[in-house]
Amino acid sequence: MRRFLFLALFIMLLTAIAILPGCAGTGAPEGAVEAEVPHFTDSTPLKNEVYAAQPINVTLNFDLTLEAGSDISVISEDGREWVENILIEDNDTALKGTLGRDMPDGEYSLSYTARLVDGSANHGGLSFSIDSNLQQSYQDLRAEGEVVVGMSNLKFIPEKTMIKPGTRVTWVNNEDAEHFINTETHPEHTYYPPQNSLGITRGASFSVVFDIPGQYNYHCSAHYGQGMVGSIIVANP
Ligand SMILES: [Cu+2]
Repeated sequence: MRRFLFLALFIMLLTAIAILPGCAGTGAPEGAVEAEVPHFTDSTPLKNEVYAAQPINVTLNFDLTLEAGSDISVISEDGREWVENILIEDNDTALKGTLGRDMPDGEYSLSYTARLVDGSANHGGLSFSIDSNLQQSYQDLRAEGEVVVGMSNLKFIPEKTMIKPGTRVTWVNNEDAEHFINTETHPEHTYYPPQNSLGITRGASFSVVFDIPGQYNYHCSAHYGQGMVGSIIVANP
């Protein structure tokens, strides 16, 4: 009987060790959006995020194929609609709405209907804000015709850069760790796909010309967990 008790206690202890780590949260990166509707994974803009300049589009990622008839709306505080075009990209899993120019500071209400290949129509929404005062934390390089962003110590230098439309930005890797340039969000990389690079080894570089005014958040997908993130604002001088 005592041997049985010891065995039972031992099994309970093992079970507790196996279960406990699972209770310590999901480990999702800060700012990640919890799934709100079936098959929704994440978005740009992020839920409740405050942007220093307007996004060029809203991009909603799903883990199932989208169908025609999906829709997005973005309304400003004065009731204006800002979505101009609906696109479906990234192997038909990203629902994108291009945004009009010159969105004013303030809060925006985003709502959407995602029609999925399983026949479901899923409604969701989120809020985001634009506060141009945040542009003070960006290095203003709008006088430059070309801009170089270095990569060293798992950082982009400068991390936040403001450029004028038509500027070529070149990222140069100055260390042994291989880096990537990836548009948000992680891991879908769907916001501005031209800003997705292959692996960049020491001494190698990657360039993008930015034409459309707005904010372009990006990261290195290999070191996202270590906070290797950057942001570019394209704005007229
Ligand atoms: Cu990296």
